[in-house]
Amino acid sequence: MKISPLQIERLKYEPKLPGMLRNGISEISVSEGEETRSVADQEKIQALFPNTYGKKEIVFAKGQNTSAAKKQVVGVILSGGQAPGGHNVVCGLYDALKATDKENVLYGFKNGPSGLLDDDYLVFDDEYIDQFRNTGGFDIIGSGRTKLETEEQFAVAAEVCKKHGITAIVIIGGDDSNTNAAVLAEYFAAHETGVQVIGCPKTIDGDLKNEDIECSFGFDTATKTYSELIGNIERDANSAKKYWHFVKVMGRSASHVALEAALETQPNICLISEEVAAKKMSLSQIADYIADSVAARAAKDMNFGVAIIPEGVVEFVPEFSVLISEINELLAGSKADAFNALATWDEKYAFIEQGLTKESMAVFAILPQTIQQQLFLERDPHGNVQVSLIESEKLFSALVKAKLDERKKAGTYKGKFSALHHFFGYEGRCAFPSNFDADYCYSLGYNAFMLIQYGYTGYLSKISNLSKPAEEWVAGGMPITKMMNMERRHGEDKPVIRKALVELEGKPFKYFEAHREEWAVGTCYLYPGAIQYYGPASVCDITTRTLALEKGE
Ligand code: FBP
Repeated sequence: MKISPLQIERLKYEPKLPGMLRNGISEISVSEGEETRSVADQEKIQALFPNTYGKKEIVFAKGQNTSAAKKQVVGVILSGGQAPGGHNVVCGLYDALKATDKENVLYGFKNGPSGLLDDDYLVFDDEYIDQFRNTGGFDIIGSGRTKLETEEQFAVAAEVCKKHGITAIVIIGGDDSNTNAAVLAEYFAAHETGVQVIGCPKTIDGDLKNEDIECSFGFDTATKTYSELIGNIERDANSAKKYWHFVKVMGRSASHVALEAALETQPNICLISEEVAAKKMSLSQIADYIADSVAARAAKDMNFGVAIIPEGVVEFVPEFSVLISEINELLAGSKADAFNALATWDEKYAFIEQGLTKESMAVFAILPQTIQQQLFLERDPHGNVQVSLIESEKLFSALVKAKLDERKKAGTYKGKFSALHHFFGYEGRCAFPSNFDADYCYSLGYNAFMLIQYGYTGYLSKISNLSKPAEEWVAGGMPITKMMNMERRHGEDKPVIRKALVELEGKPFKYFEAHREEWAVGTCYLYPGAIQYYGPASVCDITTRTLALEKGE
């Protein structure tokens, strides 16, 4: 198979481990810290996790390896959306496992958690794994979004593990997948299966982080990829001086990706969903906010600009959320058939008008027709509107245009406004991992094996001190139950890892807030350029601005 010159070079790259893991397997010792408690709802979480709750934080160090000799047969699963570096987690895990004992075995369950339930797997060997070192994607074994959450599934998983003599499962996933890893660990412990479960923090969305997990892997590469593209668009905008670019960036719910891209590129506008919710902003207020920047720039003869829109923003607009729940209600059960049987959009519109409250109808009425229709076309398996599919970049540019037309009529605006639209998501999820993600992921996998070897279960592989050079990174593990609280999900109270939204009091947002007025009116664009893999560390090994600001750097 022909591969690209960059891939040839990347296959040879040697990822950097934390200093404490560098002296070889025989010199990795463990030290236990304090017992842990969940971030909230301690009694309830403890009651739900009697076998895995309250365990100690652990840190590895250079020293005599005292782990018990035992043949390890480990299964690994990639879960959810792709994130750059996933292959290196598997490579790090494999290398630590084989360095410990050549007889150890690594199974890869295919296409996500369903691979474990269907007993669909491959067994890794050097030849196979070596093709994937330092590459993007999850194609090494595939990924999927099946959730491992029911007792029946756990029982099947236990059977499959027993059949292959599996001693541990590593789940590489986001907050939901790691929540399920904790539940699986508890089940395996309660049923004395002897199978350990370790999680690894993955998601480009960056919303799996807390006081222990400094960032999820993939965020670094994905945001650098989007920032490169946004920087290029900014330069084009500043060259042609005739378009406003509306760029939607991924991040199903939290706006970490949008915020990081804004810090990297200094666009004219960046919406932050968490702020929209906190200020209870309406669609009209948001449109006015963007239109003010367009008008101010037009007054200086700059009829161009760049606005970043986070993927999940509409769900954070209070009036829009109400509209969505009314539409879900309006089409619940057989009512959807009655609606779909209507032949024309006019008839459908009349049906909608009758079913929505006056307030929601007022919101619905200002939406462009394509968006109105999207709200009725795309349903998830539960019959709900799939808000993530709404083209919010087009929605906001249309609303801004309407505002500018009004201002034109009133004689308060004389500029031109021509909008172009982009959606950056899939473009970044499988990029070659940056050096940071290549190193971080390899370390997470290597470290996950050390947790297994030392007998831990229900832990998340933890690498910290990440804003420093890899030599100074700290490797260890944290009980997943420590990150949990109870939340209402599908009408039930469930133990879950708390999702990290953008903190409006946090340093990254504060920096953005302090500069955005200047960026809105001026042309302060930054052009980060492509990710660099070879060259000075000051260019190749830099972390995200978010991480640097959070660490006070
Ligand atoms: P994870 O949370 O599973 O890492 O996925 C994140 C994400 O990339 C979101 O940014 C995006 O909204 C979603 O996945 C898209 O999902 P899909 O790949 O199923 O289209």
